[in-house]
Amino acid sequence: MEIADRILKGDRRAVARLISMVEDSDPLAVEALGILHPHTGKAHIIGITGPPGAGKSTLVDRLVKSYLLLNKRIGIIAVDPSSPFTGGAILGDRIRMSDLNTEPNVFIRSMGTRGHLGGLSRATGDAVKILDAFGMDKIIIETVGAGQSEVEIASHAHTTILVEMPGLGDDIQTIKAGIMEIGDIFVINKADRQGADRTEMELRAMLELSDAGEWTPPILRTIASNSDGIVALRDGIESHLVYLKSSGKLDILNHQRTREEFLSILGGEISKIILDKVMDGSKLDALVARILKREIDPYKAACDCIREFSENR
Ligand SMILES: Nc1nc2c(ncn2[C@@H]2O[C@H](COP(=O)(O)OP(=O)(O)O)[C@@H](O)[C@H]2O)c(=O)[nH]1
Ligand SMILES: [Mg+2]
Repeated sequence: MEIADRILKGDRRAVARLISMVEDSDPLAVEALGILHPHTGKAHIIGITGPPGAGKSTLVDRLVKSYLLLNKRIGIIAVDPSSPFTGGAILGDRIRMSDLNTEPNVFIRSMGTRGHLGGLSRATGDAVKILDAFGMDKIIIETVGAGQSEVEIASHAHTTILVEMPGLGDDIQTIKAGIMEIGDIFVINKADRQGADRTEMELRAMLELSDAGEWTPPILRTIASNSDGIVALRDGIESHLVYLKSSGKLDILNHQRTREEFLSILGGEISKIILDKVMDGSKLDALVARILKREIDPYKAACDCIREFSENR
């Protein structure tokens, strides 16, 4: 049976296999994703990001257990853009080793940079689609850190949760610089530690600086290791989803993302067609060398390729 059909019939191994295929940019995955496409678009996609050690994986573990009580099916993708060798294994360990691993309603996957960084975000997006078609109600993407790649990965989510912990100081600065604006919900985890008040004050001050939309991001406190505050977090996530739906924001988000995805696929396909026609590998390398030597600029080089293609059609 086709791998896509196996996924639609509930075969977990087929899910794992197809995610590996998208990670490896296997061309056979494209066809399977095409078969799955009509079955996607139902899941609520939740991103969780923040500095290492803030308790993201512990939060995910507790949150998922709380969803299981509501009979939800949950997909978890732990993404570590900084780990080319472990494939995100370290990041996912805490969740993978927990008792969630044997839950029939949970699917856990770790991903790292197997190829180049740009590929990770696309592979993550494809993994989300696969889990969506597999029938997951919620798909949680855990990423570490606050860099550009995390922001890109977070862009797959409908609801993004930024996790902080007391006493990080400089890390709040990092959040301010980079990703404050992507947060729909802020969590101060390890609220059992000293300094939660101060962290909350700092977050509040920064939130006031960013322009307030219709949604005011709540700042919640949790002690993930004791499951404290998990239900409030789950409620906060649901409120955000309700807001997205009632405001029409969900449709807008989905439209924008689908548009970007389509344009990026179109760009890739067009360049493949053009390169096939006018350029082999050595010609490409020679052209790159000329760009490097400043004999030609990359925009002009691209226009020349397109011209050569249309003249030789
Ligand atoms: N004191 C305290 N420790 C916590 C809390 N939540 C998680 N931890 C611990 O913090 C460490 C890092 O947690 P982890 O979930 O792996 O963080 P991640 O790197 O953000 O995924 C682990 O030892 C957890 O047991 C909490 O609320 N309070
Ligand atoms: Mg983690």
